[in-house]
Amino acid sequence: MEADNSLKLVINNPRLDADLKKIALKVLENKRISFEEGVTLYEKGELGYLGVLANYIREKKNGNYTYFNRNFHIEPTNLCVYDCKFCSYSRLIKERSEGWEATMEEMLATIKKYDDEPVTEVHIVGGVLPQYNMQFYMDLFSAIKKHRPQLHVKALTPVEYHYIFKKAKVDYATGMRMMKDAGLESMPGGGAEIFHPEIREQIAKDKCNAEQWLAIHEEWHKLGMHSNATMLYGHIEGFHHRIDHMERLRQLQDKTGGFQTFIPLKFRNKDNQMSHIPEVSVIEDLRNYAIARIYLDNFQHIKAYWAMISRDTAQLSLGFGVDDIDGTLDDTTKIYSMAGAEEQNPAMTTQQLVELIKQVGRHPIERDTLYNVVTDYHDYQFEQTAPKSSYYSLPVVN
Ligand code: V47
Ligand code: SF4
Repeated sequence: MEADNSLKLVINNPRLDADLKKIALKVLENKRISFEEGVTLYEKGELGYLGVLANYIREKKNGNYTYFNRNFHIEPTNLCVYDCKFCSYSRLIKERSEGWEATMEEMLATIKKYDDEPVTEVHIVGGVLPQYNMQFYMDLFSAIKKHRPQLHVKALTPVEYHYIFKKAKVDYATGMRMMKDAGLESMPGGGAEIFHPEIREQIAKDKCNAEQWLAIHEEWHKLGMHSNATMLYGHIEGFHHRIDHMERLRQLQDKTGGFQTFIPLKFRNKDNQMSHIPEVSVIEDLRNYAIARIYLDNFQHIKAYWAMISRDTAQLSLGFGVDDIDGTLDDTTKIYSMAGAEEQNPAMTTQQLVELIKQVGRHPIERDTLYNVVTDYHDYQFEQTAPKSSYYSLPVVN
């Protein structure tokens, strides 16, 4: 109701630019905005205006719910055959002596460390090296599922899949089917960067291109499976490149409906080949979340990855379209601390995550990877013994 009133106040503001008024009316009428209108939002939309529109859509889609999960990361290696200019994992930046290359046994030992923890997901992603081939990953996924069948395996991106399928001479459809049979359950959103070739050629030229990235997700969705999508923003791209990126995702989502969450990833500039490029401001981060929420009308969730943008910005983002702040993480990811994120050893307890969400008046929900509710923390007091987890789905809000 409040979000409705705020939107109507914006629309009735006599000083509002005519193009922005047209877009706000479309949002009120639940109509899709065009490519040009997306660019207009970046060019003309100030933070307060964008926040009202994005929050209206957020509350229509997800009410006050704010999701997180209990997960941990495995990063098999921080070395990579590719040379993405923004990446602090790239082989040109990193001396081999600083690198790690985990064995199957080491990764399984990491999985076993969590045997007594109530985690629901392992997120596996890292650099690309030849020894991590198709058979290696199939063996890894099946060993994880054999050891802990309830642990959801969310692993690798089209960057790895394109590379290992090519080496194994299998097509995408066959490859994804084999991964599913081995135990893969979801695909994270990485490797998307910026799809437009004008930018991709400059920052990530050797790895899979936009069409290949999208084709692998499409094959995965055709199997009835889900995945996420990201966008690396705030470097050399223009606003129209960001909208082009979201437009391609919106089109695939219309076709398959397989994406769950869109995750804008802010470019961090420490120790990579693009360190000379200044990072964008928090204001630009919030504007970008809001525009993603407005443009991607067929994505149910927008996620802010707190480990990368700081806890304060994650809290603020909840007023700008975001309804998910990822997981507890438990100090298991290095990719952002190496690239300059505020969190050097990212870990938050469930209590800290819940409090962070409640402090800004939102309703914390622990979810599993597929957005089933694990625990509703709205009325929970942390002095009590842990609440009983009970899986169920929330009703659709609108
Ligand atoms: O694709 C690399 C990005 C991504 C930098 O699906 C950088 O739930 C900023 O995709 N500055 C991998 N970003 C991480 C990823 C992800 C993270 C959290 C949740 C999910 C999910 C997916 O990290 C890469 C790349 O775009 N990245 N270097 C950097 N300097
Ligand atoms: Fe390798 Fe991924 Fe880094 Fe590119 S972004 S260099 S593919 S780890």
